[in-house]
Amino acid sequence: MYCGFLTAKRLWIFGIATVIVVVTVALCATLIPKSKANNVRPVTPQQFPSTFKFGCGSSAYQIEGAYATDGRGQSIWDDVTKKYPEKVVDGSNGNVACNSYELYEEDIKALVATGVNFYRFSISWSRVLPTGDISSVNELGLQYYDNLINALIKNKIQPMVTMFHWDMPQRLQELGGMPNPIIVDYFKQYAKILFERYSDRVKLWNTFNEPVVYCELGHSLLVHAPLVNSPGIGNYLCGHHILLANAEAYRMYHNFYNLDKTGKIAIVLNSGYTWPLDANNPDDVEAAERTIQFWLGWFAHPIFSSTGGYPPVMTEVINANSEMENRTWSRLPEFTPEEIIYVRGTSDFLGLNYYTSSYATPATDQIGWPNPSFYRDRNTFTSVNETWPVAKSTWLRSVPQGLRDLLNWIRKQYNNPEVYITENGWSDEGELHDVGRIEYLRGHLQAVLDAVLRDRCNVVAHTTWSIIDNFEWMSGYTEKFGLFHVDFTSPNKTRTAKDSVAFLRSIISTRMMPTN
Ligand code: GBH
Repeated sequence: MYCGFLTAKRLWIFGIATVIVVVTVALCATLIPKSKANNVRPVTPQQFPSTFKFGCGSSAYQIEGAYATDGRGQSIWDDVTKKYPEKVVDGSNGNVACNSYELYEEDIKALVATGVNFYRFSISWSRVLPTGDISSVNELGLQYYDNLINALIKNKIQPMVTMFHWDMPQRLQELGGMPNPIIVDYFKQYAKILFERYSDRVKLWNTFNEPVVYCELGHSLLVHAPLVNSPGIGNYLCGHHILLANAEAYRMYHNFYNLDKTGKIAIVLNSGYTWPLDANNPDDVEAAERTIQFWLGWFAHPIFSSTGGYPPVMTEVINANSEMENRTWSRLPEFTPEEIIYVRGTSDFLGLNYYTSSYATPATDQIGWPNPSFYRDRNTFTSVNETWPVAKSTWLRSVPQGLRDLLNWIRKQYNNPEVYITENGWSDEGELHDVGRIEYLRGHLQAVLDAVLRDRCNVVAHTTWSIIDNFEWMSGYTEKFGLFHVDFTSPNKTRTAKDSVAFLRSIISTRMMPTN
């Protein structure tokens, strides 16, 4: 009975099948190198799925200018660049920038020339609500985004709207900004205004851009607005209220504005991948994991994990450190059980900004870090491989493998959520023959393709940062991320395509990586 399966007939079929497999494999093995040599289509073309979307990004303060036009209120970036121009390397600001407020049609021409499916831009909170609250709705500001959205749709480019890309209204900052819990209600009101006005046409929403950067660099490290000096405390309060505000906006959107279920709303987190400095050293392995949990996990775990709440390693470390510091309560705010449930699942996809990666090892001393601080809590040193190509921005090295590894980490950690890569890009001096940018995009788009086709990561979109050169925060106009060069000296801020435009355009239209 047991051997009944292997009848003579079945053995014969097995034999034939084996021959077919062997012949096919042999044929492929000879064909693949040939097709490469002749530069023709490979046997199995590595194509982006037909549903995969390509886009480009920007943000309001970095491109719009018109800082006091048509009733716009001031934001923390107006305030900081005015009061502390020495904080910006070239002493510049976003008062005029690319003047996209007046020249948005030029931006749309650039997007059309690149052939993108969507455009990720942000709304300036203080342009639509000059004092931050709904007592001051600025109709002209709302009309600007109406015009932009309508023009995009007319050109078959889907708008993806970021509600908060770091430009807190100054008047709300005077109340304490993000560390004050009342910001949750103010954000909710702002979100309501946007949904009411635009949700008929905008079907892709981002609530917050890079909360770790906003909270940590802006409330601890004194390198970003609002320059709040509260390391280890204000940063965590800031993060807590962003998570609650994101949940409020998410639930309001789905309860009242996405009734036909065609829209999506998500948070945007930035992270690199971190490898252990010595993969055979368990302490380094732990340090690498801790580094990712403190950065990406800080916001991703409460939303995307099956248990919700902050990553256990963060809670343990920060609670223990707070106790050692004789505090009555932990510096990391605690969610109530209801809040854990309320926050969990409040992002329809993970918006991921990926730029670069690093190695980690446990910190050997904590000198140089404020006490307390995020970095003391995390307690790891990170480093880079000096052979990784470096951009004009010294923090930015090209590490495509890090993107693929990070996407796989996300797949395993959070049960393969849908991922939109919402930023990915390269800075240089602004040259038109931007080979560095082309090589960066080539490597990273290939990494995305590998993650999608080989690893089955659920990545559905890639966004190149940025469509045009712009105000690069504390680096002013000295680091250029644009696919289009902007002549900041000309009155009409002339946009000129760099070589990378044709490169990206060809990938978008063929859905394939170029073979040369
Ligand atoms: C993104 O942040 C932003 O979303 C976008 O607005 C920006 O234009 C783009 O990156 C390019 O920078 O000078 O050593 O203190 C990416 C995360 C956070 C990376 C701030 C650079 C400054 C490092 N960025 N960080 S440093």
